[in-house]
Parts: sequence; C-alpha cells; structure tokens
Amino acid sequence: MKKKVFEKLNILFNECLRVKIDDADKFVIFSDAHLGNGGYQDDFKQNSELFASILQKYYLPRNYTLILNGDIEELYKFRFKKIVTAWQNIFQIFDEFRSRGRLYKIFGNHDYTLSRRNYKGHNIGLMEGIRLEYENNPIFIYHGHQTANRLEDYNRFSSLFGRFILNPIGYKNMTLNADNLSKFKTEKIAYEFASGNKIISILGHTHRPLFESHSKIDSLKFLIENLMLELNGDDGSNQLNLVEKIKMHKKELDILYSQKKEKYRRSGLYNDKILAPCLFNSGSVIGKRGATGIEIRKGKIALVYWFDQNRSSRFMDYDSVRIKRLSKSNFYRAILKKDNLKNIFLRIRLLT
Ligand SMILES: [Mn+2]
Repeated sequence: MKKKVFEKLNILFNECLRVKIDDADKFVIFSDAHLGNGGYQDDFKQNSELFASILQKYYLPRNYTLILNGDIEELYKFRFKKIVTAWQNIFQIFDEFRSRGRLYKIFGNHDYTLSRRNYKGHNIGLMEGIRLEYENNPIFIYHGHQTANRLEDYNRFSSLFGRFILNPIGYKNMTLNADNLSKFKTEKIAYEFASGNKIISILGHTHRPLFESHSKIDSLKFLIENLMLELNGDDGSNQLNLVEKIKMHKKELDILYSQKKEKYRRSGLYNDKILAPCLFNSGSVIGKRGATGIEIRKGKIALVYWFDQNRSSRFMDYDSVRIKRLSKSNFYRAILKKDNLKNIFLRIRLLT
C-alpha cells in the first residue's frame, strides 16, 4: 500500500509543472475553502468576506501569485452550478489573478471531479500539483489526498453519500471531521516522501497548519523550552519579561491540551528522530475565527493567519507575533511563523 502511494507521489513529483522562482517572486497558498451553495450548510460562508477582501485588497495589488491547493469547491455536498452561482465574486477574483497569469489551481479530493469533466472552462489549467524551484531546491505543492489509496471509489461514494443522504438531513462537516487517523497517516507519508527526497512539501487536506513539520502544539513546546533556557542564562535583567512570556505561552498550551480535538493535541513527532523541517500545511480558509495560508516572498516562507477582529482578538496582544491591519477593514494578518528558505533546505540536508 505504502509502496503504491510513493510510486504515485513520485510520478506526480516528476511530471508536474516546474516553475523557477527567485527572491523577487511572491506566492500565497490557500487550500480547503470548501465553497458551497451559500446556505447554512456552507462551511465557507462565515469567512467569505474575509477571503474575498484579502485576495482582492491585499494579495492582488501586491502582485502575488495565488496558488489554490485543493478542496476549493465542495463538490461532495453541492453541485458545481450552485457553487458558481453562490460565489460569483470569488470566482471573479480568481479570474483576475488568472488573467494576469498569476493563478495556479490544484485539485483536491472534494473538487476532484473538476479534473474529470468539463465545467465550461472552469477547470482550464487545473492541475494535480506544482513544483516551485528555488535555486534548484524543489518546493512540491499538492493537496495531500494522494497519500490514501482508491480515491476514485472513495470520492464517488462519499460524493453521492454526502449530497443525497447526509446533506438533506442537515449533517454538516461530514468529511471535514473524517477520521483523524487518516489525517495522521497523510502527514506521516507526506513527511517520509519529503524528507526522503530532501525537498519541501506543502499540503492542505488535513486542515491542520504545519510549519517545518511542526504543529502549533510542537511550536509552543519548543518556544517555552527556549524561553526556559534563556531564563537560565539571564542575569536577572530580563527575568520579568521572560516569565510573562512563558506564562502566556503555557496558558495557550494548556488551552490546546484541554480541547477535545485530537488534531490539536497530537504532537507532530512521527518518530523519535529530530524532525527535518520539510513538511508544511496551509491549514484551511474555513477556520472558526479566520483563515490560514502560506506565503513565499523574498526567499522566505511564512505561515500567516488572517482573522476578523470582531470574532477574534487572540493575536492582538501577543508581542511575539507581528500583526498588520488590512486598511479600512476589521481584518488582520498575523505572521505566525517565518523562516529563510536557504536555511530550511540546509537543515533538511543536515537532518535527512
Ligand atoms: Mn481534502
């Protein structure tokens, strides 16, 4: 089973489009928007204004290239026609990127059928993956459902099941809550593929943001440990400040541990070795309070979080996180993590 998946990923890795990039290029990667019919069962609805605003008012005027990394349309639950009608404004924005030659659209499992049938031009240029080549270092971007076998059967079945059985009785989020074990498998296999090839991979699919193979919980643990080391070496002049920071991050960690959701609690440690920083995940556009995405700019990669101040103020008073307001709006962008690509590739080579 695993061998087959690796063969599949190898073919995709070798045959997908390659785009050479340098420090002047700017990319933003979003996945898992799950656009629906605009009704109450539409998971995209609550972040639709946020998503439209940041694309139109932030990324488009700043000349970013938009990479949509799968599960943009929710075709398990809704017909494509309904989705296009409900979210004309979003498709118009995609078209604006496309007409400037700055859109790459990758399919996932929820919008897989777009790759199989003609949808009046909506699937022109649709692809399964892409490679950004940064100084001959590949950044391999694909949705991530390829880590499981028999997608076609699964897809056709769950599509019908969702649209005709679960959806009419009002069952929301059925595929989003799909078992956590398979999400863990996705990360594990994708990690092995990326580290084995000494490349960076950027996924979606699990809705769990990852940066340098670390989940939020891992990052917090490392952050606290580092602050503890700093505290040990401190002559007392910075003690109060360090103690405050440790308390703050500890509190956040406790909150994560108290949540029932396995995806937050689980540590990203797939084996007992030090993790190579090769696996990234853009999270999703449909987070409860906002959207996460990955930016590549000036030779750096960043995990960003866009949120509506009216719904979340959790990053407003964190001095460790840089926050920027989208002008004349309630939307804010927080850089959760940021690192240098050259540095990351060096560490990947050292650790694999
Ligand atoms: Mn998916």
